[in-house]
Amino acid sequence: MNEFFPEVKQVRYEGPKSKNPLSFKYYNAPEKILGKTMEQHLRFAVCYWHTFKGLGSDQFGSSTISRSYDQGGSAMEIAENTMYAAFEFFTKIGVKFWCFHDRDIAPEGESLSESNKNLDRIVAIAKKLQNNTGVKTLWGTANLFSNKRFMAGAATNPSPNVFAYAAAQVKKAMEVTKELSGAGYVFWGGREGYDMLLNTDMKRELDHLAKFFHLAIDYKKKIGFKGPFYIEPKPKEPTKHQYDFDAGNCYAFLQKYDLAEYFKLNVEANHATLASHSFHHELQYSVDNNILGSVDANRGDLLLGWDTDQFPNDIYETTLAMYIIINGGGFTTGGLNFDAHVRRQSIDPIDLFYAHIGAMDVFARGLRVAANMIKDGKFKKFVQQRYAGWDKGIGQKIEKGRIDFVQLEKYALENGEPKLQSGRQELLENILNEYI
Ligand code: XUL
Ligand code: CO
Repeated sequence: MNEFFPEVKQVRYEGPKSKNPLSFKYYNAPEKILGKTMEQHLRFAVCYWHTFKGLGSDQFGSSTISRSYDQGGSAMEIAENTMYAAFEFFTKIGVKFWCFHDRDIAPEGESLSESNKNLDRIVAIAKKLQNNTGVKTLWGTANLFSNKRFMAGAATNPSPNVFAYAAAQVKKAMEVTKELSGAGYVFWGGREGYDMLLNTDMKRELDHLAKFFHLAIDYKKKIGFKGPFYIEPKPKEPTKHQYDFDAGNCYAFLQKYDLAEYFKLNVEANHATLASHSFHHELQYSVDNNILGSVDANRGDLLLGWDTDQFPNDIYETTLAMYIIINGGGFTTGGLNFDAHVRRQSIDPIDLFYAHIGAMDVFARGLRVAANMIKDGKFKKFVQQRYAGWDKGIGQKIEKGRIDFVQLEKYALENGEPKLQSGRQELLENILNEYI
């Protein structure tokens, strides 16, 4: 069989002293931390669209990258080769999960039924490769944004015919995700949003989106797909205003339309910062509301300000992310999917390895540091002390609903000016630095 990445045999853990750029310095899959292996905590996934189909094109220029599996042959032959290349990559890098869109793995045909047939052929290969390698599907999804039919959205399109087409595509994508024993299914909004309100009935579009999700839930039950649905918040790009703006916006939508029990979120770092939130804000909000499902682990560039989808490389970010994820109970069906692509000038196959090694190592370091923070409990203790007033006296009465405004006024009049306490931000930043 063809080898698509002959320059790499197997990436292994060699420890922090190793100078081998094709080794892990911090990610030691079987090592136990806080009772689970690093592999179980981190549940890394490779994304198909960027890693194998992203060839460096941007708004200003076409592809810069050519891959051996992408040369010659029919679209289906390329799709088959790409699937073999992908599993070779997963195995060599030692990642146990992958994520895909329907149209990443198989080309769109002349008709919907031809597209479905293409998908079935490639999914059969993927299933065989999953069985051979033990690599699993973290989640599948449908691409409802690239084809021009979706230019005005899919489930929120002004035309019910496009809604129907999108439904057919999601139906099939759910079936193939189930066929591949996918742990979850993602809905990223794609072009569900608007560019101007003068041509948009926002309320009606959101009602339709909810209708779409309810139909998807009915179908999930019908075929017995057990994994959760995830919505992936994003505030803008490609539309000026995406409907799934951020975690808070999504949660309000899910509650309004009685969808909350079926959905969790797939929180993406770069989408958080586009919404002017930190990645860890979105994670904490999701944990607090029991809607953290999975994570698209990447980063943006604050100076560029668009969805640059870069590989994570910031130890502070990964430390805070892992601190929140582990304190929130850790992943069950979800994981860390590298929704990231190498830069346009990183044209060699080996750059894909460097990118994933760096990203896995920086999350592994984040996990190690977060585990130490959790073991010591310094931050937790600080927060407990800061809120200790709520565990007794007046605070307890308020929390338990045993006091009204009249009694609170009496208390304030009697007790005078509240005593102030420092938030100690600088000290806490120093302590965080010590851990890192
Ligand atoms: C787009 C994005 C998508 C989703 C899957 O910004 O993040 O790749 O993750 O559709
Ligand atoms: Co994403």
